[in-house]
This record gives sequence, structure tokens and C-alpha cells, in this order.
Amino acid sequence: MTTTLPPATSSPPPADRTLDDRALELALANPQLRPAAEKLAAGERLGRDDAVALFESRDLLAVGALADARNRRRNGRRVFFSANQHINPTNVCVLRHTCAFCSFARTPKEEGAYTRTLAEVLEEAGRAKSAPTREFHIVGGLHPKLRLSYYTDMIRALKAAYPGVHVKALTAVEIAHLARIERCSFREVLLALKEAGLTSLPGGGAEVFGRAVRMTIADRKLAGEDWLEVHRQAHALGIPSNCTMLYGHVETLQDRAEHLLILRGLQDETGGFLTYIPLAYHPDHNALGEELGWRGRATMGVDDLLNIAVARLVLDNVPHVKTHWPMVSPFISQVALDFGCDDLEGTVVYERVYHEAGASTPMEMNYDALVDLIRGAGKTPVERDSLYRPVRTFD
Ligand code: V47
Repeated sequence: MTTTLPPATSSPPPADRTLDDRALELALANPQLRPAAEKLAAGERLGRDDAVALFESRDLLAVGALADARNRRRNGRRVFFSANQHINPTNVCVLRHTCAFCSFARTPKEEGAYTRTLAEVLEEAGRAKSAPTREFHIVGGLHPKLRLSYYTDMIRALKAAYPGVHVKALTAVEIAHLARIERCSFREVLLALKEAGLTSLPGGGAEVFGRAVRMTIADRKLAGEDWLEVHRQAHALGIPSNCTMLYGHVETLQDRAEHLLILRGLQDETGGFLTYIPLAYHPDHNALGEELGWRGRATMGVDDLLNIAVARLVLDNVPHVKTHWPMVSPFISQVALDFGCDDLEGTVVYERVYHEAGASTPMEMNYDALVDLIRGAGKTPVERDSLYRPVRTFD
């Protein structure tokens, strides 16, 4: 089938003949989406106004079809997943009372505060039952007293106990906190972690870069520029990383668009981002939800899918887009595989951050259930390592 552009258009002819014609046809039929669709057809990049228009349109099927076409061109029917395990060594955090969206943090003496010993972390690391773990995903609070050596010892011990397992550890916010405690540079912290065996950085802590939003939800957290600088330095050292956006709170659609363009800008510079993960805000047991009246306003399916689809279209230089089933549910995550996603969060084993904030999804996903979820979407599951190298493919 070929797409016939209506005659009155001043847009250039489609340069990219492989773009899914049906998707284009759908998008061109919506005047709000037309400028973006014409750019995509001409092989041009989307700009800020295009991204805002995609969000504003709420035309989920048209935007989703465009994103799906882009994704299929890159990945065909493949969907990546990992046998991973989340470990949160401490929930003690110096930002306990300033990150309004967080339900996980505690002050050192507060009920529920914990800090694991190395032996306890190693014990928890052995808990995965359904498949051998290939990646430890380690994030936690900004503990006022834990030194860099706590983390380097932990990474070394995990690598010794589980040779071949990758360690994806510490958000940019934790890296910057350690640099402050150790009175050294981001680069020195990153080098020490890399020497200990770190493979990559997770994408947390980016939240929303827009100043007004950051002042409202996380005014004492690492500034957006510094989050970017940590990732820039990591990429320069050969440490790849992920990137995220926390959506569904006080941000505007313009804030979302700007955030994506800033991530795309850094990726143009370094090429070090592996995957982008939209993180859906959960409103329970945190100040934003409880005190500012946000409770009960968790994101819903259309917004979750639209965030995936717009990201796939705007982040044309980021290889993967991941759906995080603990946040949006396995059901929405499965559907997201037809809206631009080629990567599904893994087995997880024990998820704390979102469950503290009211997520009602399971704490972990059995390996076979993940494979079934992907197959159920008519896709080919590919178990990957942290660097997206295929480990096992299910035809
Ligand atoms: O930065 C905190 C988010 C992030 C809430 O790189 C919340 O593969 C929703 O880094 N509601 C940390 N979100 C998690 C993180 C992550 C998660 C999944 C995959 C990857 C990856 C990284 O969690 C924080 C913040 O944005 N968060 N509180 C909440 N109430």
C-alpha cells in the first residue's frame, strides 16, 4: 500500500520509503499531527513543538503507529528483557524531607530505616529463584555516612560471588553525593566504581529537568545540569548509562518535550545512553501525593502509552525504549510493545521504590512469565545482558 499525500501539502516528498505507510496515513489525517508526520516522512528530526503536539493530540493510535513503525524498523519483532535483580542497600537519605515525590527515603532514626551490611547484600543477592541473575540493579538513598568504599567493596564482592554478572549501580544523584562526601570529582568516583567492576549506570534521578518543576518536587536534589554532567563523564570513561523521566505530577507537556530534547542533545554528543525509561509517578505515602492533594492521581494507560510512543519518536538516537512493568503494570507493558517499546523490565526479584509509593503490581516477575508476556504480544523474546548483547533468544 502506498500513501498518497493530499495535494495541498508544501512538505517535501517522503524520503524514507520504508516508513510504515499505514502509520503515516493515520497521522497525516490528523491536522495536529501533520507537521510531525511530514517531518518523519521526510527523514527529519522532531522538534519541541512537534513533541508537544504529539502529547497534546492524545491521538494514541496514530502516534503509537508511528512509534511502532520506528521501533520495528530498528528491532523487528525482537523484545529484550533481562534476568535482573534490584537491590536497594539503604533507604536512609539526606533528601528525605525535600524530594516531595519519594516514598522510599527515611531519616536515620525513622521507623523503617535500614542499611544493609555487605553480608546482608550478598545474602539478598542469592534470592533469585526463577533464573540465574545476569544483572544487579543497585540504587538507594543518599546516606550521610556511607563512603565510596562501601559501594566498591559491594561491587567487588558481588562480582566475586557471581562471576559474569553485570552490575548496573548508583544513579547520577548518588555518584554526585559520593563525590561530595569524598571531596573528589564525579570522574574519580566513576573510575573507582568502574575499577571495582561496575558495567553501567541506571537512569534514575533525572526526574524532570525544567527548573520550576525541579524546584517544586526536588528542590535540593542534584541540578539537571549536574545529572547530565555525571552521565557525560561516565560515557567518556566508557561506562554506558540509561536515562529516565518521572512523569505524571506537576510537569507540563512542554516540560516533557524539553526533557526529551535535552536527553537527545547529550546522546548526540556522547552516544552513551542505552535505553530510555519513562517512570510513572506513584502518589501514595509521599508529600506530593499526601500534602499537595495528588493522592489517587496515578497515571493511567493512555498517558503511559503516549509517553512511550512520543519518546520513541523524539529520541531517534537512543537505541532502546524500556517499559517498566512494576510501575505501569504487566498489562500496559505488554501493550507498550506495540507502541514503540523494544525492552521490558526484567525479573526484578524485589522492588521497593514504587511499592512504597502504592504500586499494586507484583514485586517480581518469574522468568517464564516474562517470556510468555512477550510472546503473548506476538513478539520474539530475547534475554539480554546489561549491554544489550543477546544471551538467549526464544523463536
Ligand atoms: O529517580 C521515586 C523514581 C527513580 C517515585 O535504569 C518514583 O534501568 C514513581 O533509577 N513514583 C529510581 N517513581 C529508579 C531508577 C530506575 C528504575 C527502573 C529502571 C531503571 C534503569 C532505573 O525512581 C527515581 C525516581 O524518578 N521514583 N519515587 C514514585 N513515588
